[in-house]
Amino acid sequence: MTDVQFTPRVFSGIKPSGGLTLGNYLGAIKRWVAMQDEATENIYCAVDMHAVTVWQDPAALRQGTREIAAGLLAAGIDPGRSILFNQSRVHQHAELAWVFNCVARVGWMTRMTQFKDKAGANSEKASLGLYAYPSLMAADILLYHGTHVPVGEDQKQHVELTRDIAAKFNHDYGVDFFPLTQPVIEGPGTRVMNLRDGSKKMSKSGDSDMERINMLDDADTIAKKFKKAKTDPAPLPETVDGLTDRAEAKNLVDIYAGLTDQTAEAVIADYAGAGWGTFKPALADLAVSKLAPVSDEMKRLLNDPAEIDRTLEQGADKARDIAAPILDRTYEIVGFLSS
Ligand code: AQP
Repeated sequence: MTDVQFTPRVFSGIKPSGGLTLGNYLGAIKRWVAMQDEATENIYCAVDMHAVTVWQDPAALRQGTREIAAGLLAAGIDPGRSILFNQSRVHQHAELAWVFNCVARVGWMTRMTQFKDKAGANSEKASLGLYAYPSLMAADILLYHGTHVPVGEDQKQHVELTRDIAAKFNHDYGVDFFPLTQPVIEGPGTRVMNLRDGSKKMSKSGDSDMERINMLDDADTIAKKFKKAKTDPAPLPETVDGLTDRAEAKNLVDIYAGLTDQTAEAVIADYAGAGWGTFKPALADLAVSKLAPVSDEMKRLLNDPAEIDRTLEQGADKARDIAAPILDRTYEIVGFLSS
């Protein structure tokens, strides 16, 4: 462990590789908004350089980046209290990532389960960027000496890798320069699953739109997606233990819990014995009531893209002010000569 005390600083990001989903909202955004009330500096980022690890249409990438910014602002991220920007506007991310590419070991990257999931059987054809992406993620966090990273369950392994990179850098150069970052994975909804297959997580870029709830879906679409969500024939059980081995049923209960900030136990206490004909419409109504105010505000903000771009640029200026001295010091530690 490093013995240096670092100021608590939160960093997290979302990839503009498609529209925001309910998974992003429950697993990340809701927590980010709440963290603004805690005694931390908060830095939130649309990680567009991660998005291009798989092919992105340039116009869709620009739109997706603005949509993330609009989603975060609409959900309650306040640019007066948090720094909000897009990653590619702060060139220090890529530069620190190169240093970390030289610190991280190939074996560490090979163990990353998300690479295996995303590259699938065709890993030889995956981009080098997709393989190295956890090293860029470590740079995103450590460029700000981020101490806490609120993420969904799926990103835990990458935050652990960030700690490994920080520890190896500190050890190799005999410094206490980078903090050992903590993942913050709390509350219900940290792993929202695909509505058609409860063994896979809900993703922005899954094959079918019916697998996910998009933040910009209208009320009818949300109701239709929950109605068609895969379940089993049994009613909801009397206790949460009865959800074991019922991945799809458990997912819908967890989503309900995430949307109401309750535990799954509390949801089951209210719906024990209920059939899907009762539970699914209740869940759809709940989702619409929680998401509609956010999506309405998102649509309003997206009508003025120039204003979103200005907000992101102001955030990038503030981000650079923190990042530049940390990268400069890293270069000095590594031994890069400067004039
Ligand atoms: N299904 C999910 N449940 C809970 N949390 C989730 N997050 C994403 N999906 C879920 C959390 O949202 C934050 C941003 O993640 P991301 O969108 O940048 O990256 P990802 O996890 O790779 O997202 P996708 O949707 O799977 O992207 P695609 O399909 O484009 O590859 C993170 O904190 C993540 O944990």
